[in-house]
Amino acid sequence: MRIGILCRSDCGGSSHIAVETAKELAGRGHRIHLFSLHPTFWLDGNCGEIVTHTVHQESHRGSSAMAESADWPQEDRENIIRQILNVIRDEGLDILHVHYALPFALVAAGIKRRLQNGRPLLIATLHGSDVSVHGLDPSRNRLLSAALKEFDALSTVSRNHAGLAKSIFGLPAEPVVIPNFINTAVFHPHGKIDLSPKPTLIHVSNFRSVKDCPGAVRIFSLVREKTAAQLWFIGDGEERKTVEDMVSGEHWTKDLRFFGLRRNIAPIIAQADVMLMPSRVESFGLAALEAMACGVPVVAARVGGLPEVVLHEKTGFLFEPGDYAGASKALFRLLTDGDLYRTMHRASRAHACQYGIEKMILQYEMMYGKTLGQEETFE
Ligand code: GMT
Repeated sequence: MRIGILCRSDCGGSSHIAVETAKELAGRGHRIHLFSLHPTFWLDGNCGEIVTHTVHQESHRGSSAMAESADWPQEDRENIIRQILNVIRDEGLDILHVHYALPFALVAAGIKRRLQNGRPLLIATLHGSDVSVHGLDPSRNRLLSAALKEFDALSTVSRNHAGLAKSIFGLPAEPVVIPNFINTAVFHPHGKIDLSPKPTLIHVSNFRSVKDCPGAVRIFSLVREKTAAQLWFIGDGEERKTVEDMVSGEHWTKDLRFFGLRRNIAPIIAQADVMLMPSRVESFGLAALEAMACGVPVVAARVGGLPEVVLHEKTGFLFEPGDYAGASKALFRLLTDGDLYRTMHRASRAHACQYGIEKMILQYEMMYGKTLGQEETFE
């Protein structure tokens, strides 16, 4: 198949999933065109067989991929519409698959209005705050609801998010659920099955307010009242300064480490003991899956799709959002019971292995085939 994939260029989960999908599909012989505003963070110059298209506007020169906003200016939207239409004209595309609705659903709807022969068919994967945050804004909701009607198929990443998307956008049916996935050869345990003498909690995020990074610090400070532990942060974003200000002067500041924004995070996660995820909303929680694949149990807020990923009392613990005392109690239990820890370590890896990349890419291929009316089985 000839497939166009349109995604954000930042370090977020939606672009990670889009880029890994592009790589895997290209490896399986499909012709892939990847469209983004900037070079994508996750491609790292290693494009393989993927044809990349980036739209650089004068106004954006020098700005980082992180600065990309949810709403592109109209000129960027028109520019990427033109660029994709050129590729459709020159090479033909069977499918145009957009990851993250805002503003890509609007881009795709704009393309559809100008198509001559009804191809490519349009598919959107709804990822997270495109539904749970932007979908609640009345004017964005109106635009997105109308644009999503133009699509031939919709998917999303958890059962919870499928229900949310249906109700927020008034969809006729729930999107197909294709969960986030993991390369279990990259994310794997590094031989450590027991708790470290001074256990490490790890938090991985883009430091947006929905991730509640200050909450992670509060939970850590409660844990430190009872037991020795350290806290590592991977990532960067708007709340990093708040977190740094919060911890300065604390007697445990030396036990905090900020790794910053990184691509190759698997070896760092595999050294940690427990992942901490106090998010306020989370459609899936890709970082939780990455941790579990490394055999690292997760203590997470019971929100959105997280209960579908983190199995309470099996691969970690869930706590009510904002219940930092409850989270610290669960952590204390896990950090002081070696047998429980080893059991959860094994269960985490086993559960994460059910989300292998090959399985989920097959589901995307089947969705493409079904949408194109081929109904064929891909091996
Ligand atoms: O919606 C966002 O916050 C951004 C989005 C992204 O682009 O990174 O993240 C979402 O997509 C990920 C991949 O599907 C999910 O694993 C994350 O749970 C989800 N984030 C939220 O729902 C907050």
